[in-house]
Amino acid sequence: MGIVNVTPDSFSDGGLFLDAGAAVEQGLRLADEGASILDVGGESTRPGALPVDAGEEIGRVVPVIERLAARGLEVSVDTTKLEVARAALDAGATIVNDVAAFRFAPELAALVAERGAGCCLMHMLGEPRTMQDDPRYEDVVSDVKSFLEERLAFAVAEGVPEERVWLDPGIGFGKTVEHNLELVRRLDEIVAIGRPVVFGSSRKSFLGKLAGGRDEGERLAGTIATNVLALERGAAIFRVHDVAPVVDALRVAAATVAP
Ligand code: HH2
Repeated sequence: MGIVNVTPDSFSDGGLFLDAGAAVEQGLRLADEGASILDVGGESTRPGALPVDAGEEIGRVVPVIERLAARGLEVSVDTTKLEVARAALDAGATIVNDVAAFRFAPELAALVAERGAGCCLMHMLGEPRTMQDDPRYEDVVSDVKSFLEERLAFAVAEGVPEERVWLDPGIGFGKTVEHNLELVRRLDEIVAIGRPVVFGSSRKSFLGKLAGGRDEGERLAGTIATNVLALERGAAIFRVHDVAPVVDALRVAAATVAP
């Protein structure tokens, strides 16, 4: 899954692809590099990010989704809002990637069900504005697992077939460095829920901290290391900014994982 952020303020590439033409070019480049899904987002969820109005978000993502979908590419929309998801599905997206797992807009579940779309339900502690203020868990992996099981049950109760749901532990969303490490170490426990697991560590701050203080653009090695470990522990979808090198690494790693 290649990341296309049509935002002025995303943590690692904010402002680079705010123009629809530049975002479409980036999406085509990532598809060419081996991404099988393009995840188009119009609102940053970095710690402290302020929410964007639905109309503004639609104006950012819809022209990009239309053009990528018209090329026959599979597109997911990274949103927590009902109106944005609806407009994105109308424009040709087929997956709703909701970092709030239908908590902010419960009606999203019925929309996904009605449209026969897929969805990714991610764990986040609270909301982006405050999620990094002293996050605490009883046991991070068990807590995230229970949350995802509950959200999966909610989606299914709202009519989304289980086969259309992916789950994501939400690396960096209300987590300390140690919480992120524990989730990577014990990712198999999340995989054991039985749905495909999406893993999103790309360029995140814990990788910079662990490598002795690396900026966003210098976290590719950490991104590769964690994605390879996630693959070995059963993750199925890898959400990244740098598709070409990660695809290479995952191909090599996959060849060594017992079938
Ligand atoms: N991470 C981000 C955004 N959306 N979706 C899923 N399913 N999993 C993730 O880990 C995830 C996500 C944050 O990364 P990015 O899109 O690069 O940054 P920003 O939110 O600042 O646009």
